[in-house]
Amino acid sequence: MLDYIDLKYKPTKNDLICEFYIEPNRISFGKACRHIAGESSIGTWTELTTMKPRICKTLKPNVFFMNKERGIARIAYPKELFEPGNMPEILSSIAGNIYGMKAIKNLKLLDIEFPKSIVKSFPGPKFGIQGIRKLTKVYDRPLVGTIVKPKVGLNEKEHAQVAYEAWVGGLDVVKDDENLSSMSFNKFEKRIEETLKMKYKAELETGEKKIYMPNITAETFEMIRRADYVKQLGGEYIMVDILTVGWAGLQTIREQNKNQFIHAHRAGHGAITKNPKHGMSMLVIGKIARLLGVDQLHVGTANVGKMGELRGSAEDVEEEIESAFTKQKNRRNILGQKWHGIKPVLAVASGGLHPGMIPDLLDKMGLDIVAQFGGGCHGHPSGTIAGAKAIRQAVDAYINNVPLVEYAKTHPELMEAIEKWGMN
Ligand code: CAP
Ligand code: MG
Repeated sequence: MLDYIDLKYKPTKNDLICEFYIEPNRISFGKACRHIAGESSIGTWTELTTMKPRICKTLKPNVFFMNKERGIARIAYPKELFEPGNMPEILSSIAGNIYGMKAIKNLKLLDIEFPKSIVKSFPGPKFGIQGIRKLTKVYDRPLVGTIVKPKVGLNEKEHAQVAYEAWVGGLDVVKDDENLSSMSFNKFEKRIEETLKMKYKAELETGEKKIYMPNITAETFEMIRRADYVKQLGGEYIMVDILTVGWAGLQTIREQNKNQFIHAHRAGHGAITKNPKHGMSMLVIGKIARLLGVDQLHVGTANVGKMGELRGSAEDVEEEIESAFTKQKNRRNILGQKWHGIKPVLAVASGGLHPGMIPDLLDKMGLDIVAQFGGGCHGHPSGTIAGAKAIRQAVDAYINNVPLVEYAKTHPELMEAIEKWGMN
């Protein structure tokens, strides 16, 4: 009888390792681990007459670590179980049927350590952090940006005007919201045309590089058409809602990519990541997004802003996507990863941020982030230009080690923002 548990097994550099949180459903922990290892690889619910010794010998995974009290198990899968370069297939194995089995009450995929051959089968970001820094020529502070608000509703010209005001107020980046694509009241092509026109105007007036990140999220062929259109008009960036378009869609966008930076929005991740006992961690999503080749990724705000987050998640994901390698951290359920030259991705902090939060945010997340302020810019009592100024002023104060309230005494826009929203 095939046994998947071998606590003496030492993983090799050819294994893909998964760390799972497992709650068995009225069976022992060991039995639940066997079910998971089998169903995610070569097994099924019964012994098979078609099974060959060679298959067991070369493809059987090993559960090599179990901690029943914490509900943690680690499984090493031989790399031959996976098709290089095919993320949907990899996930159909290690994050597929196993979630639905009766044998399991709850199951969370906490981390994956990819072997070199699989890491190298994906492109990674085309530009990454260094490329973004080079494009913007901003090296010594976080990039600051906004999401045009309301999320949807403005027409093309109104959208472009809001973007222009944000740029001339001092922000580097303007992006579309995750649910804005091509609407009856705001058509994609016209919006891109109007907004890029305003971007060039703002660049001329300010002498600073400005970024526009148009949301191309749609059916895959349509996304390619939209990316091409942005490119034709000189746009350097595209934005994709990576979870709703799906991993294959993202892979195609990266493959087809004609020298455009990819900004990855993670709308919908909460359906997968929010439950601490079930689903998949944001760390796993971050690793996959880095392999597939986004240049920037929403990771959360380290609980500074409006979105609920598991403690430490944003910081862990930021470290993972921005480092050349990460080390195993058992208590935090992190396996570690060597990135083998895959470029680092810039972390994006967004959601409920306003200027008063900047010191806390930057203390927690450092300077290698894009900090984005939607309501925290356009909700400023004196409007978007003042909102953008207040954000830049707060960053300047932080960089120069001046307390915000002190700086605000000589910077009325920041003062007004603090009066409206406070300091946290
Ligand atoms: C932020 C935002 C972003 C969220 C996504 C929004 O606007 O545009 O989509 O930040 O969250 O629609 O909420 P505000 P996350 O600044 O007005 O909150 O980065 O956690 O995926
Ligand atoms: Mg949004």
